[in-house]
Amino acid sequence: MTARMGSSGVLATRAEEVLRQNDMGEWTKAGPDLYPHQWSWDSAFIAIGLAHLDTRRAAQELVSLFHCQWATGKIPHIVFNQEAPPESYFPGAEHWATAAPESPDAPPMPALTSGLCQPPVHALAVRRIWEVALERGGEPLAEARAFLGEIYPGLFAWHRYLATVRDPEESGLVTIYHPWESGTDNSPRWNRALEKLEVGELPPHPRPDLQFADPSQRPTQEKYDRYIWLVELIKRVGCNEAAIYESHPFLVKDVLFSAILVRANEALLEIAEVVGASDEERSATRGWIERGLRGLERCWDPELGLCLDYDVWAAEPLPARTVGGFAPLIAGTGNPDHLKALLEVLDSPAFLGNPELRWSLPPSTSPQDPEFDPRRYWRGPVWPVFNWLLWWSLIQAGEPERAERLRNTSLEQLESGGFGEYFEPFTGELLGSDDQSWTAAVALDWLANGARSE
Ligand code: 2M8
Repeated sequence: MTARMGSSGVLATRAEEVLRQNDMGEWTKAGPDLYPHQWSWDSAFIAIGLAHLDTRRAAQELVSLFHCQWATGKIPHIVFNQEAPPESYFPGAEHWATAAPESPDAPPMPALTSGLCQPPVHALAVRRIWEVALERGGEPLAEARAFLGEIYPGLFAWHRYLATVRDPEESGLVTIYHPWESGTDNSPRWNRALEKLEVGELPPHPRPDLQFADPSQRPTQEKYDRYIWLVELIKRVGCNEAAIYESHPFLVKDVLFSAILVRANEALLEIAEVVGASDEERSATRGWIERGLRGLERCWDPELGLCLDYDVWAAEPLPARTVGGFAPLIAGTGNPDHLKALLEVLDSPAFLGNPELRWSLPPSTSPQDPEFDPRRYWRGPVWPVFNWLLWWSLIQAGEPERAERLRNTSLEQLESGGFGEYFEPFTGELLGSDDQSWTAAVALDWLANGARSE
């Protein structure tokens, strides 16, 4: 235990340095070079880590993101850093600018955002800030209480947007318009829906990402053409959600996104309690939780023992063996058969039980999936940030030993590999961006939680 405590101290210091280095004052860059802007779900994970360093700064991370909330309630997937050189990221602010400011829903200038969104981890982060502040007491607690009051209306509007605008069918499942909205962008989960796209004439689309990461670790040009085409179509309708739902060729029910929303709604209920929110809002939130769990239940694939995304236009599931399939575990399924099957699949050679793995951590896409690629982003590498979600869900599922193994192995990976964006599952090589903020942040949360249970 002494060795672990010693190495934990070093890891915590290094994680803190990474967050400090990427700190832009009131928000944090997702990565030092590859990602010079503020990303929505990255900021939520970053706030979870920052909570252990400074609850006020953690709250600020979310407040600055929520300042850019759209009138619809949408939290944009990127808030652009206006000091970053335009050629450093594509598609940047100027690319979206032709659509967003024309949309009556966009936040007032000078906030420059993308027109997409990402999984709603934010309420989980707000709850973490509250939990840490409760332990600290005094001024941090008073400040956190005020912060919860300030952020709650925006959080509720964000969840209402997802439960209504993004789910007009009231299925309990969130519709995404672009793989970038899933956060698991390049996952084979989206292959079949993307293959059907007929890509029209595209604007020039440089690939600055390839200056910072090896092309073998990033999406192919063929995928990027499709990504940019979808952005183009969203811009053509001025980001109007009704128009998108009418004609957009990529409308997919994302099970991982929907599962995170279930958990985020549970956190929202706890926040509602602290701030004394109305009964109507609490009952709406409870309804979204139940609907979400029912929706996920319908996406179960008994053959794979996983949950599958659903293509709205094709009216069919999207088969793939990826970590997204663990959505019911993340959501907290009440179905014991599904939970048992998911844990078996998790332990099997399809994921943690693969004997070739450098560390027993889940590859983002199973080596048994035909689309598995151990180096390419979201198609095989191990993602610490996903492992945090899994770890937390295992605790909620009453699986503390499994959770603890995952936490310890994840910390070992980061101790020897650094704060990589993702890792090659068989060799352990760090891939993508170095010093990725959310990786450092989840390490801090893992370390803080371990210390508490020791
Ligand atoms: C990755 O996505 C961005 C586009 O949003 C990119 O590849 O340029 C994804 O891993 C996404 O989940 C993450 O939020 C973002 C920043 O870390 O990078």
